[in-house]
Amino acid sequence: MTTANTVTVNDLEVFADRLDPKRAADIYKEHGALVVRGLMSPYIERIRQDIELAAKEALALYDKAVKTPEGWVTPDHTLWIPAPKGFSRDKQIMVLACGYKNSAAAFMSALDKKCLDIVEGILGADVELFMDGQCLYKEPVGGHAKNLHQDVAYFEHRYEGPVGVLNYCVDTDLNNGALHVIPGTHRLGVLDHIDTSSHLGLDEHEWPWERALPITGKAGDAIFFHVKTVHGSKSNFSKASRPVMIHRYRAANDYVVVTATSVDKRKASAAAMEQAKKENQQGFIVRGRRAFDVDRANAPA
Ligand SMILES: O=C(O)CCC(=O)C(=O)O
Repeated sequence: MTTANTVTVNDLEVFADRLDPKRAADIYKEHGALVVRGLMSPYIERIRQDIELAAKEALALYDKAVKTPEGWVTPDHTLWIPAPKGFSRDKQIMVLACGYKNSAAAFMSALDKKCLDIVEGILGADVELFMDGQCLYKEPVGGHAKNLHQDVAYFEHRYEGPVGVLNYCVDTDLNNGALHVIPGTHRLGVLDHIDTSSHLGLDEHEWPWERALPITGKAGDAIFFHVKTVHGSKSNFSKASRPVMIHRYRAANDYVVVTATSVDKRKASAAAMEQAKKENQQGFIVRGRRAFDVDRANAPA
């Protein structure tokens, strides 16, 4: 297996201004990760502005947060988790309600031609969006770590599963929560996850941070990662927020068969795996088309 011990960021890196989509897709297929410098630069300032406006809205709703199994949710659908010691509040933002439904810049960036050229090289001709854009928001001075994990623990698919594209919205380094990946782990299958402070994660004794390759970058850099690639990010110790905007794409015929945020939920969902259906799971087609499948009787209205 290829590991972070032998793979460097240089091996994963290409540049948007001289992009060869096939080479980029090949890097992704080999390592389960790809860094495209500057891919989202045309959009990132506007995305960042929309994110900070959404953060203000979420904070204004703080007193209306309702307890859920994952933490708390405010009426805007922002997810909060317990704050670290010494924080000014008892809850911190984890997943901020900013995505395609409330930010045109986020949505337009998901349709970027160069991005989709790479995704098509990975997934094939017919591609749909999975989810509505996801903003992981690390608050300043201690904002949450996302423990090493595979996304497949949260959303296992029938086929290849989604390609994640995590976009740095600010310059991101080791102090404010750079993404770490373990190249080659996309070939390992679904690993056993445990419940952690950031929901499903890998046992840190078996999967210490030292095994992972940190990817620092500028606002606008994009990191593509496979649904089975082990990845995560440490806390934000800087004085400013560290948001990312994640796009996810999947083949037009793919669909979720297991979905969970905790070990118990995953067990229950896995038990019902064979009942999972594509119905009600169609995302917007962003490349190619969706062939009508008479067996699924799942035509657009
Ligand atoms: O916020 C981050 O850096 C990590 C995000 C992540 O790991 C995920 O959403 O799966």
